[in-house]
Amino acid sequence: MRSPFHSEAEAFRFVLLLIVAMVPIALAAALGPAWLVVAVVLVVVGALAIHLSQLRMRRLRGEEIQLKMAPPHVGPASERRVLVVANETLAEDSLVGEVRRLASAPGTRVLLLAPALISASARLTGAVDEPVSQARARLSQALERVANERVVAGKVTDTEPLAAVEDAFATFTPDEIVVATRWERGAGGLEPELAGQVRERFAVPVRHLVLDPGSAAQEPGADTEARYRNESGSAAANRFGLKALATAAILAAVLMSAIAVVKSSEKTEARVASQAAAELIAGLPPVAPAVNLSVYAEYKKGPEGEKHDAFTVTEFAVRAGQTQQLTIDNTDTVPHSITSPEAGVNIIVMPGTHTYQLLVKKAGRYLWFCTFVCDEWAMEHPGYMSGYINAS
Ligand SMILES: [Cu+2]
Repeated sequence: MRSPFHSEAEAFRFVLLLIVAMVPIALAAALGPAWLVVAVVLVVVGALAIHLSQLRMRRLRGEEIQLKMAPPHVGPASERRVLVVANETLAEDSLVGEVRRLASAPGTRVLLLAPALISASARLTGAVDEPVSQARARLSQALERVANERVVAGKVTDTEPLAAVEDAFATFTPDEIVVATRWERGAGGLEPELAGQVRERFAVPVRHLVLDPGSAAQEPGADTEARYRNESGSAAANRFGLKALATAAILAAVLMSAIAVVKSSEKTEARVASQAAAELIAGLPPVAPAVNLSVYAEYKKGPEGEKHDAFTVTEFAVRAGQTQQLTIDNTDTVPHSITSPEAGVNIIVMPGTHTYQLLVKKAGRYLWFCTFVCDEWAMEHPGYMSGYINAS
């Protein structure tokens, strides 16, 4: 797998960018119509694609290749400064012997740098005290055994090994670096690949010393160094692959939820629309969401020319099984009613303005009348104190 990123940090930044980019998509999905979601997705994907291709171009043009650090020699011209990077190998006789040998050369100064062996998870949780004190103990023992305080100094650090070497360049400016590791990358311990990384980064001679317990120090050949580089490269690729997978999973989940939100809102709209369409096809009469009416005494002239008590609305269109709200202002001093035994309706309309629920279970045309003795003629004539409930 060849990633367009030239470092893990860059890949991680891209993952963060992806997550941030999901925010407008999620917002659009939650609040906006479907076309807005599509537009936002297109813009975000386009921006990410441009960003990725720029990274790739930079890599192709070789712009990302860092210049090696080559600090000028510090101190007297005759002085030689050697940085020895070691930790779990500090107790080896062969390492102590090597440091003694280096220190015995005239005009040489040695700095023993012991980066604490902090796992990625420990670095995350901040559990660095134990590895640091372990490194300190190993270093002070080694310094005691070397017994050359004038020439050999020691330093413990909790920064990552490569960064620690870079820091040492600022303070110690070595002319030469020795990286001491085991043969194989272990669970704890400096990685053998570190020597190759230091060699790549800094323009000073770098020696890789491999110190296995009880055996003499050895320098791995080019083949072995290449193998270390491959192994660490594939480890980095695996880490990147895992991150990419996790990111893809997050993206997929967010996208699916966005799509679900859009789909469900579309479904609701479609359901409302299809219901209206079905009613139209079935030829059902329209139903008002609420009906306002009044009751007046001596309101409406009968055929004989006399005024009779009446409801201002006497025909009610309702949907079977759905409650219809009636707000009735009874201006009379006595109650009236909307009563239909067939429809199962009996609404007592009290004086004053009140809201009532009219519910008919089965479709049909039902006669209703007022059961309170008022205007006897009006009680028997639809359009006055009587009328129809049309349930569809
Ligand atoms: Cu009445």
